[in-house]
Amino acid sequence: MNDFKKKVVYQIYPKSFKDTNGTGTGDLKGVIEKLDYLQTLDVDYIWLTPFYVSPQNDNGYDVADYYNIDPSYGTMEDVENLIAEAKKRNIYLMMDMVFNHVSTEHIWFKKAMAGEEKYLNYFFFKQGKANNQPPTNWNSKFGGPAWEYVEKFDKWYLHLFDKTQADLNWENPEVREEVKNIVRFWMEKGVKGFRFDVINLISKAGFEDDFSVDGDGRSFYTDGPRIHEFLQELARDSFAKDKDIITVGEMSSTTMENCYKYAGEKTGELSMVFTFHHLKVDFMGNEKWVLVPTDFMKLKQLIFDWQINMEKNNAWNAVFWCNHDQPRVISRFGSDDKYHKESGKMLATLIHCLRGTPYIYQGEEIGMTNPHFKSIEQYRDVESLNHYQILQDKGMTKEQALMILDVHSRDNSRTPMQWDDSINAGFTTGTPWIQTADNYTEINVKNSLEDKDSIFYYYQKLIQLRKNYDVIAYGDIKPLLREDKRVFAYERNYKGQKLIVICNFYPTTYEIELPYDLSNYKCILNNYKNEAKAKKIALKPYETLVYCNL
Ligand code: TEU
Repeated sequence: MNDFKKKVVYQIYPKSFKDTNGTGTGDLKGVIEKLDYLQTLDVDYIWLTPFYVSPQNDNGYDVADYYNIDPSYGTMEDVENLIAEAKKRNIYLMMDMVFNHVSTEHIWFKKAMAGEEKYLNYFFFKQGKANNQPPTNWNSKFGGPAWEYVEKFDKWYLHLFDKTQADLNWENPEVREEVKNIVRFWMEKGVKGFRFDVINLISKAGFEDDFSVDGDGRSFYTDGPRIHEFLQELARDSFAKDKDIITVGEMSSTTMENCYKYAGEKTGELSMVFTFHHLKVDFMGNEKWVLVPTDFMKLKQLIFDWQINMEKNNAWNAVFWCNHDQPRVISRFGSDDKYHKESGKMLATLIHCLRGTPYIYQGEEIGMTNPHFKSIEQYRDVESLNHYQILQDKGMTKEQALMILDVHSRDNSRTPMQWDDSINAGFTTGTPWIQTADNYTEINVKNSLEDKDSIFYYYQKLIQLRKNYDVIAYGDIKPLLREDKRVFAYERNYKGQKLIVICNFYPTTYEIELPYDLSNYKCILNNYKNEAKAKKIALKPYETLVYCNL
């Protein structure tokens, strides 16, 4: 069995990683070019977001052909080279599998639109209500109704995301076979990991109006009635045949009880799950397009609840702050400016010492920040552009809508990777598809590699610690100072090894009292020069300390 508890995954958004041919969008050759850099960090897997043929309405999450590479990213030969070159460096490729929906340019959808019965059954085409109303009141995650009308059939098709992303009908066994074929095709290429996009949305419970609190339909398709059956079947007939493969399911608004099964050691569904509850602590309930302060106590409670219960139920988490859908964590929960380094290191410690497999999103390891765009013309993301309009329709001014995008837009994490201080941060010689953050002259890989005290080397150290200290990979989790309103602290224990992790989440000095004297422990990592040796300690702004007894 693959020991994924000791492994670290690095996420690459190829469109923004490295462009080698001046088109302004990143490509697979660019990823190959930077493998040495990733080896320096010592990551085990690279997860690449989709680079299949796609019209790119949702940057590749609208797949038109799962068996071919979008020419803007390169060729199949490039993928094969990438797999081979990565392997030489002990790095394995994790592919992103988008199976809740396909692009409306996919041949299956085109055949459905041509009226072929077989393919009509690959999707959900439903009769509308009276007065040309959609079949249900569900909303698309990107705004507007989740149904699109097709006049020639006088029916509507379901799209939980953009209208060019039609939901697949997993009730149809033929769809399930298609999906397995795709996974097996990539397994044969030597892919050793799969990330399954919004996989807990594939089983729909029925098609009725949603009158629950959220009222957007999610209660009908989240963790639906056949979800475990579908996942077990997929595992059995594809990736479970290769014990070296790791899998992660992206779980939208899921529950813990379901995750015990999705990522349970014995249930044979997936290796681990991404959940997002801890990243809604600056939302209002499920509403993201608002400006509210971060609820730190809620963050603590959510992380601890999930950690403790997943452990109790022998299930495994993916642990992370960042991905291509989230703003940059340093801008979100840390400090963009004065305490850039300190907060970047503190946030990294908090995640990497938890129980779970850590995911690093490109640029996180050098402390990349939100770009703070000033005008709507700088945004590219379909979700942001839709909501810019929706917010104004609700009565906000353009300026107010922009302020919300500045904080929550997915484009915050999609700006080009900052390699050096040359034009466009060394990302492209052409015009980048999305603007580079202005701070690239300071925050970039070149500077990070030259500065021994950089956030980069701190991430490298955290990865080394995971490999050297079993307690980080296998230990249990016990919250410390649970009621404290400023500090996130916990213990991990494994076969007599004890790890103590302390994180000051705020930019002010703050005194804490621990249940034991730190002079009995060895400090193995910190973000200030000194190390505390007492029971009562004064933490500096964003200070983090990691101790071990061995
Ligand atoms: O995201 C799923 C998802 O629901 C969110 O993270 C989404 O971005 C958020 O709700 C918007 O507020 C996955 C992919 O990661 C994302 O990039 C895709 O757009 C989406 O699925 C559709 O495939």
